[in-house]
Amino acid sequence: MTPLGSGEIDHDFIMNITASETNGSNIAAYAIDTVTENGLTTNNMNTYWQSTSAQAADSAELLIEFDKTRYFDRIVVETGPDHTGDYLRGAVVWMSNNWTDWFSPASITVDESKASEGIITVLTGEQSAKYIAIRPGRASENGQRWTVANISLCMTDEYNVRNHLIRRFGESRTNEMIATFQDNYITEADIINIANMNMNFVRVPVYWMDFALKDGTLRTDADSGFARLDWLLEVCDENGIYVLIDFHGAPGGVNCWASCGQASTIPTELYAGDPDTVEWNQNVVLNISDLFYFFPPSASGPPTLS
Ligand SMILES: [Ca+2]
Repeated sequence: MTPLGSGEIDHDFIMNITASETNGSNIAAYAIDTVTENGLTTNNMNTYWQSTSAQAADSAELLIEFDKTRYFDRIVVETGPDHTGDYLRGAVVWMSNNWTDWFSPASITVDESKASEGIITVLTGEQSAKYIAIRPGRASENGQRWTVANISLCMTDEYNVRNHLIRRFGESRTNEMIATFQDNYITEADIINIANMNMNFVRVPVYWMDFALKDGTLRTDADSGFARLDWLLEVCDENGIYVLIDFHGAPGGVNCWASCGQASTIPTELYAGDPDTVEWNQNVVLNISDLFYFFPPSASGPPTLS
């Protein structure tokens, strides 16, 4: 697993963004535009949307439409470097999945600790919505407008963190960084400690992107999950420890929780939804599983757990 963090939902999944008011040519689309150079994508912080009026509670609205219901737990709203004083004051958030029924988070925490940099993080708790509207929650002190160079909906799960890193750094560099984390996450000393505590069983939850590239191609690099399992099985064998490989993080998600790598609702896209997506997800699982380790049953029967 990767370090805890929150990943942006790809701006490409936003089908439309509109604003209730727009100052001249500073249109809403500039709140989600990106720049791609050498295959690496960053948010364009030099373009921005701007309100015509000073901020007040519900004074203006940005409305985002995703391609389908997406899952997020925070909204990051940034002014860009030249308009830091125009940061979002408070926040009102409304959501819908069908354009008819609208709801707000049970509670919102607005993190203003980076307001001096023009960065506001609205912590919404885990939400699922196709349409998201956001407005200021209170008046600005000196008539400042609302300026947004970038707005990102983010989710604290493996899927969004990895894809965010891949857009930002490229896939091979991302996997190098994750490998550095994993090199220090579990070491041989940890396995020896487990054995010294007289325990003889470990459960190893794995994530599919350690075994396949984003396009589903099986990984063959030295940092792949296959290579890491080879290492782990060897070290555990040397220390008399049984290993259960738990395919906890399948594409589409095995359950609805972020802990499976991809937050969603039940049934997940591993089992239901767009047929092409389900087929792709299941094929990746089968291709990886084919290369997992299957040991013949021991002549002495199943292991006795200590
Ligand atoms: Ca922009």
